[in-house]
Amino acid sequence: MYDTGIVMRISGGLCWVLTDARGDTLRCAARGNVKKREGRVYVGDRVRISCGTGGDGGVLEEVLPRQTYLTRPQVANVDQAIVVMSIARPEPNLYLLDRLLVLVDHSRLDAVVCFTKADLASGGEHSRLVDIYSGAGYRTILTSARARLGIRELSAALAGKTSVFAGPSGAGKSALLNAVQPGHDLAEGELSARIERGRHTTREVCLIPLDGGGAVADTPGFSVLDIESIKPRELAVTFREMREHLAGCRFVGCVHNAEPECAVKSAVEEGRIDQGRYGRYLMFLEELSEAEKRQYR
Ligand SMILES: Nc1nc2c(ncn2[C@@H]2O[C@H](COP(=O)(O)OP(=O)(O)OP(=O)(O)O)[C@@H](O)[C@H]2O)c(=O)[nH]1
Ligand SMILES: [Mg+2]
Ligand SMILES: [Zn+2]
Repeated sequence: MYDTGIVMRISGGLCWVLTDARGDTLRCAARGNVKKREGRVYVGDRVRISCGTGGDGGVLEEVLPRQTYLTRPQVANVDQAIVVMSIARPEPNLYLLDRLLVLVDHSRLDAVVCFTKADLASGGEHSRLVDIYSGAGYRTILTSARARLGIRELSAALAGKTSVFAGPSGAGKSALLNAVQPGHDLAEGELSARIERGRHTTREVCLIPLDGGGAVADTPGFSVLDIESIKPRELAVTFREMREHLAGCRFVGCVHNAEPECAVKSAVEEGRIDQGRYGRYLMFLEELSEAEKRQYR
């Protein structure tokens, strides 16, 4: 018989598919033409499978068209990304945070910024970070899995949607997900003592159904993120706070760098756009411009 379903986990070349009609989770091997090249099937993919009436195995016949996807972390058909960054241990990396926000927006997903480990820093540091991102127009949530702070607010943001947690190793993604949806006992890792970095405890993407409806993907942490598929001209719209100013620039095609009468630069000078965010915009712009030049060389 045939059924459809959603890929919850991929491991060792097999996919765990939560089936629609049967209602159980079936372990499936992908048929030759679907597999095996890495990346052909993502967690979150809707798939068509075939299976016998008995036994517990099936065959993944076809990956159905994707609505959305991210390649880092690899996940399909999510509505929003929860970009997770610790306030301390490890120190927040706003360069990586902004890169993630750029990529999430470019992939047409909603973004929520989630700061973790609020119990480890002062109120001053909390509000400095929260102000930057809520001021830029992102829904920003301050949490602590340990002190159970912000968990209800995060649960409300997740309810009824399919979300992916993304961020560096050690940020506390799994700990946060354990706090939001107990019962899955996702492994939480120690930090390496010397450099306070995560140890890549989570190795695979997995999708977890939420009691209140919706699902969340826990993912392995990462620190390198390729944004070079984006054209320099497309960068500014992915900075949410810049959008409202773009029509005010003197020159069509202004990239808000050296051009005169630039509305974005004026907004930075007036303090309406955060200096640090603009600085990172310029860093990404240079990187994308270099990448574009290399392409035409
Ligand atoms: N003080 C404090 N520590 C926390 C909090 N949340 C997580 N941690 C600790 O931070 C470490 C890393 O947490 P994880 O949940 O494994 O981090 P992760 O983002 O899933 O990391 P990877 O799976 O490696 O990508 C663990 O030692 C947790 O106990 C928190 O709210 N407060
Ligand atoms: Mg983890
Ligand atoms: Zn401009």
